[in-house]
Amino acid sequence: MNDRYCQGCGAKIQSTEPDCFGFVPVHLLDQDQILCQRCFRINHYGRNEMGPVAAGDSLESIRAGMDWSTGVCLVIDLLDFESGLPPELLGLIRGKGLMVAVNKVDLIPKKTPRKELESWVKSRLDYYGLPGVKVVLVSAANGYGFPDLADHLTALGKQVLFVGITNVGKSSVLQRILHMRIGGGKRKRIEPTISAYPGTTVSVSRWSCPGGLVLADSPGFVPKGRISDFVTPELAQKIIPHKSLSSHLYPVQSGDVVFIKGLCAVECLSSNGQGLLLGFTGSGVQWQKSSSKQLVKCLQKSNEQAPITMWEDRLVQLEPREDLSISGLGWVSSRKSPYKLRVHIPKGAEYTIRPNLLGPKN
Ligand SMILES: Nc1nc2c(ncn2[C@@H]2O[C@H](COP(=O)(O)OP(=O)(O)OP(=O)(O)O)[C@@H](O)[C@H]2O)c(=O)[nH]1
Ligand SMILES: [Mg+2]
Repeated sequence: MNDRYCQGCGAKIQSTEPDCFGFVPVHLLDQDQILCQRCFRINHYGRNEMGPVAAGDSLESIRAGMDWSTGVCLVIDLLDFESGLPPELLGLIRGKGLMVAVNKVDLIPKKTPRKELESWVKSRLDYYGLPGVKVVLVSAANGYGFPDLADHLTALGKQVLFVGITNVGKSSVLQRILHMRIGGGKRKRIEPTISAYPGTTVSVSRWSCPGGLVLADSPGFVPKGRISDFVTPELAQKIIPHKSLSSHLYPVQSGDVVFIKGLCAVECLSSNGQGLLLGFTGSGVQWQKSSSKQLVKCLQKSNEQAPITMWEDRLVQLEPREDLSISGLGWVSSRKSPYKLRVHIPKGAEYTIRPNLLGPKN
């Protein structure tokens, strides 16, 4: 018998191991379109008991998808932009017809002009070695940018693969495109599975659209150094912005510390005395301000969902209108004063200094 694959997550269907990907009880095997038990439970109960797909398996599937595809749509989460561009992933897509869909734009305050965001994204992509690539800002949550995205996908040939790191919304973007391309009536009941937890899509799954276009979902590339991957899934859900971004403004001078308990601390070593630090994260995260004397307490303040035992600190020079972006957590932006900072982060967490995403530009 031919192998069959779950339409929601792409896992190979099997009926022997209920605790493994692709399980479908024997009595449900005789359906045309098939959904594994894990996808069924994610869709109906929001439960993902099996955890994420392993990084190595995901990489193997992405490679196979690349070989199959005529072009690639790289999906990036605007709120965690730098994490979305790991060099290994960029190496895999180099040489392919490429466009970039920058997702979750709904989380950016409305007063920020979309054109300004687009030029920020283009200059960052330029910096990461992707100059001149077609960029579309989208929101799979509210449909923003999808007509433009659908138009530009056609330039990528007949077999287009959606790729990106875990949890950026690849399956959500594909699901919305399928609604547009296939339409309500003819649309198959089963759709790419979406969940708030990273590592949901297991393997490549393909969808045929009218006109001979085939669109494919792929598992997320597992990035290194993302703080939301270091903590319990419950805390990760609070860290990752879902409905809104929250901002916290602090006048910060030498000797002050702003911190998120158990996750990071930003210590001011020097400033010109009138500076402001603005922290941006998901709304489930609380920032606090204290003094350097309290630093050890701030870091060790118990956060049972963030079992961080090893810390590292780095010296950072942050100019006005620059962001210190911490992978999988958020960013701190400097206003009015250059800052010399010492940032305390979990060992292995990555960070970037960049021109500010939000607010007045230089
Ligand atoms: N606010 C907001 N949330 C989004 C958007 N797109 C996706 N999400 C949420 O992001 C989370 C991940 O979405 P998925 O589509 O499963 O992401 P993925 O990239 O396919 O994830 P993996 O399969 O794990 O690699 C879900 O909670 C989605 O609801 C968006 O445009 N805006
Ligand atoms: Mg997915």
